[in-house]
Formats: sequence, C-alpha cells, structure tokens
Amino acid sequence: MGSRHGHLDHACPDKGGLTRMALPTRLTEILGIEHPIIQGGMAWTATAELAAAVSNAGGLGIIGAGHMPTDILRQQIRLAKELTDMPFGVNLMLLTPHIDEIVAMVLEEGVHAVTTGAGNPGKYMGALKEKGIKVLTVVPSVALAKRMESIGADAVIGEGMEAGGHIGELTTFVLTPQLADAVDVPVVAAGGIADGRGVAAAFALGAEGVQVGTRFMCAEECTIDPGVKARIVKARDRDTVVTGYSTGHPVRVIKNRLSRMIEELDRENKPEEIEELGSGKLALAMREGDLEMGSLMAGQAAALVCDVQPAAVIVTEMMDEAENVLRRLGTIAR
Ligand code: TUI
Repeated sequence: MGSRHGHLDHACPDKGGLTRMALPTRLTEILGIEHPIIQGGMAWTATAELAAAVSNAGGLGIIGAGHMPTDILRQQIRLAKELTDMPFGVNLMLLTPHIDEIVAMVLEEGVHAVTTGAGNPGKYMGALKEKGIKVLTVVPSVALAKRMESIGADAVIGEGMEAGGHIGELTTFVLTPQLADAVDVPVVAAGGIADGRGVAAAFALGAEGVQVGTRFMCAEECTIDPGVKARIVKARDRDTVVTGYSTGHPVRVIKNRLSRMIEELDRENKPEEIEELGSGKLALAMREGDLEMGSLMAGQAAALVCDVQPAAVIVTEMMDEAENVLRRLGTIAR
C-alpha cells in the first residue's frame, strides 16, 4: 500500500488489483447505460466534451446548462451527439431566468435524460415525459422526493451537503437511506462520492446509482482551466467551506480570497452584496483559472481526488473498486 502519488503529501492509497464487471440496477436499465454513474451537471464545467467522454465510458454524461444562453446550449447538445452515440443528458438549472426557453429548446433537440437542480421542475415534467425524456430530479429532502415521484420523476438524486456548488442541509449518509425508504423509484446518491468506496457505501444505503461531480472536474476531457484541476488534486479535508447562507442559496466552494470576502458579507448579513460580488465568478474560476477571485465550486470529495485522468479511467476505477469493496464486505459477512 502507500501513496501512488509521490508528489502528494497526503494519502491517496493504492486502489489494488483491478477486476472487471458491471453493477446493473434499475437505474442502468431505465437510462440504457452500462455503469450506474451519472456525471454532475456542473455549470461552466460540464461541457459536451466531458459529457460525451463519460457517456462513452458507460456512465451518463451530462451537459450543465447553468445560465448558458439557449443557442450555446443547443450547440453543445449537437456537439455531444457528434461525439457519442451513447445516452447523455442535460442538467436544467432551474434558477436561470430563461429556463422556459431552455426547456423548449431541449424538447426540440431531444436528449435521453435531464437532471434538474436548484428548484422544483414540476412545471416541465409533463412535457419532458411526453417526449420520452427520462427525468431525474435533484432533491435535498424527503418531502420533495415524494412530490417528484408523484408527478412522474424516473429517479431522484439525493444530494448531500458534501457536494459542491448550491447545496441543501442534509448529509448524503442520512438523506440516501431516507429517500430509499420514502420512494419506489430508484435513488441516486450524490455528494461526497469520488471513489469506489463511496459507490459501495451508496449502494449499502439503498442507492441504485451515484452522481459524481468533483472527480469528473479532474477528467482530462473536462475543459475547465488546468489550474482548477490542480487545486482540486491538492485539496485536503478541510479545504472547502459553505458560503452565502444569508442569500438563501448556500454554495460550497474551495476556500480562497473570494470565499473569505463572502464569509465576511455573510456575517454582516449583506445578501445583495454577496449576489453582486459573486456574479460572473464561477466563469472566472473555471474558464479563466482565477484561483483567488473565482468561485471554486467543488465538493468535500475534492480531498479524495488524486489525479487528472481520462473519464473512462475514472469510471473503470470507481466501478472496479466498488466491486472489490462489495465482494470483500460479502466475505466478511459470511
Ligand atoms: O443545483 C445544484 N448545484 C448548483 S446550481 C449552481 S448555479 C448557482 N450558483 C449560485 C447560487 C445558486 C445557484 C451551482 N451549483 N445542485 C442540485 C441542488 N438542487 N442542490 C439543491 C437543490 C435543490 C434545492 C431546492 C433542489 C430543489 C429545491 O427545491 C426547493 C423547492 O422549490 O421546493
């Protein structure tokens, strides 16, 4: 054992020998994918290149719409269709003002699935389902999960507060089993999952799939600034912080000068100033590589990410490790 990354002073353990198999679940069946791994729909980060790479690796790649203009998102969908013949999806960020137009365009272009975040997608559910698009809604609570199931969600993604970006209040560890008890549709666990141990743990908690964001930020095919990837690889256990509680939209980021400025405004209860200061800062980080004044949205699992790797290696490593963990646990249980 020991670190396979000599340049890191914190532990990134050897993953051991690799084996090969799949963990089929209702989720993989519904989506028509090989591995129960959905890529997070990260704004300014989850582009067609990353989505196609994840889909080509047997997961479900997702283009993160964020606040993207409708035409650009349309081009992204068309690009992904050129880059992969496998199912992929779009994440609808429901706080964006032109969301009606975005949904209309997605219905026109057609994708296999949408994930939704940052709100209640009820208004769009009927139209999406009518087009045969699978709808997976991110839910931060049991109540919203039940509501989403009742209006036709194909699966719910329970996102714990370990996740990066805009988060709810509950942890993945307590949210996932409660969702598994509360709904009949498949549950996907999100937040804090960056390796096969996390996948195995999510399955133990009743999930039939995982959503992974931060580790895919460090995929070679992810087009964010390389400096951000290096910062994630370097991240340690306490390097993220949740800022913006006073705005009602708390956001987990890697600590930097901007996060300290926002924390100060949070203490002074100045939500309008936070919104103003935060404007454009996600793009500043992800596209321009400003590590101090950019918004470095990433999850606690940044500390578990050891390398920049091809998306296919990330998927294979996670699945092989999950398989090995589950087999080992099975052996102990006997
Ligand atoms: O949406 C995310 N993560 C995000 S969105 C984003 S862009 C942004 N930037 C600054 C401020 C706000 C957004 C960056 N990261 N994850 C999924 C997620 N959804 N987390 C929490 C929720 C959520 C919250 C409330 C989902 C539903 C919900 O429903 C409230 C209601 O309407 O019942």
